[in-house]
Amino acid sequence: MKTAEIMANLAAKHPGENEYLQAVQEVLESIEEVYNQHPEFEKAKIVERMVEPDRIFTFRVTWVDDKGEVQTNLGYRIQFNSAIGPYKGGLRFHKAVVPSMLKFLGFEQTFKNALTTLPMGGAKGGSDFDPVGKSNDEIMRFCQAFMTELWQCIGPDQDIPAGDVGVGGREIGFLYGMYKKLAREYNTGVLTGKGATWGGSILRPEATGFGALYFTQHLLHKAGKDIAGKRVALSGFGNVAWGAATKAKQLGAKVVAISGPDGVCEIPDGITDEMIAYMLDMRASNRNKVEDMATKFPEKAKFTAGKKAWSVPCDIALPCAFQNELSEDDAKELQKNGCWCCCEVSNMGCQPGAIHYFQNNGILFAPGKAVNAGGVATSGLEMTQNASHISWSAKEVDDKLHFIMESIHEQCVKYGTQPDGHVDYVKGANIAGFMKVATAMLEQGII
Ligand code: 2IT
Repeated sequence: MKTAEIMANLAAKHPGENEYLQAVQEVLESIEEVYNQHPEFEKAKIVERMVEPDRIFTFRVTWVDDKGEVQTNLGYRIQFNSAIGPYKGGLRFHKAVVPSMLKFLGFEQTFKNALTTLPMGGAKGGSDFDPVGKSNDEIMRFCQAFMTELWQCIGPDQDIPAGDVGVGGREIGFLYGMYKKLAREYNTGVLTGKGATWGGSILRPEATGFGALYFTQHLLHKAGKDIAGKRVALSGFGNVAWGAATKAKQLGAKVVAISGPDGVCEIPDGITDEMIAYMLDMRASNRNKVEDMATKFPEKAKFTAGKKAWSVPCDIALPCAFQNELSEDDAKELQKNGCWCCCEVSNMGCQPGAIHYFQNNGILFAPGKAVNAGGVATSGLEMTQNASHISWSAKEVDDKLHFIMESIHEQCVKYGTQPDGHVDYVKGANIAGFMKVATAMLEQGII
């Protein structure tokens, strides 16, 4: 495979789209050796086709804010790859959303979805709409305006969006309400992450965080360790961090840090159930300030402005916020402070320098597309429940999520075990996901 040539080509076609190029580069580096053992992939130009999205929809979203002022945002849906199933992936509402970000997320989603064992292709979408400081009514009006364009691109058998950063159960509710009105179609399977009373799967809100902790447990057991009693530092305080904190505590770990764009809250005695519940209020407030935790629980949490979660001594680091949130310097600081394991829960949360540092310094590391796949996997389970007009119990969903995370871990071990016996989880996840998508593309001909 001519990695340099493919990358140069991609950079010329997508100038300045650094996050997208970073995500592709990481996968190509991992799969090069395997790819070269399959001349049929080269002949069908699998990689050249796989790195480009199938199609991109871009649209204007105009809405009126609480002051009566007209606001215009950009909306996108990127349908990346449908080799193994209908397009599937979240919607991100964040002020920094640009096509590069959604292309990287759609590309990652394709491989992640392949790892889940379920038949789902890859997609991503969203808007540069900034939810920070917005009222509930403004969120609703924006979601409705967004859906007046998006509805034509999606469908329960074509493309099934869900949440991501800035999009949770509330937003999915507003989006579904408008979809129904426009499409006159009452199939709840068009979106996942819905409310529990109208087609949502039990445990979907928790699933990304729960799945991440199940994966972390498997990784630790393989290394002869256990999570009980360990100190966990996690970044963010949104839906994913909330699920991760809940399960980490249930498994006997001590969550000693959460963070936000404003700084870090250190929690020396470990997070309590009350504090975990308060994370939900913090998200719903749209203030985007982790300091609120220390204001509410001054005896338990100490806020430091401008610092990251990675400055707090811990055993296990769980990035749960945003891409590239953990740099090589952060990786060094973590190790200096006693950290020996990092499971990436956010999509591409670690910069390449941080990943290389972890891997070269004996720190256990697993990438987001394996660790966080429990979220989209449970979306897949929600689709199955919707299609068969039933809802499963919490136990049934949790058992399936457990099975899926175990299977993802096994795939990483199968494809990532190195000659010296250690597991390269980055290689393992990328090769396992690639082989599945590439084989499907090959079997479906040149399209
Ligand atoms: O990054 C992700 O996997 C998600 N935001 C969840 C996507 C989904 O379709 O549930």
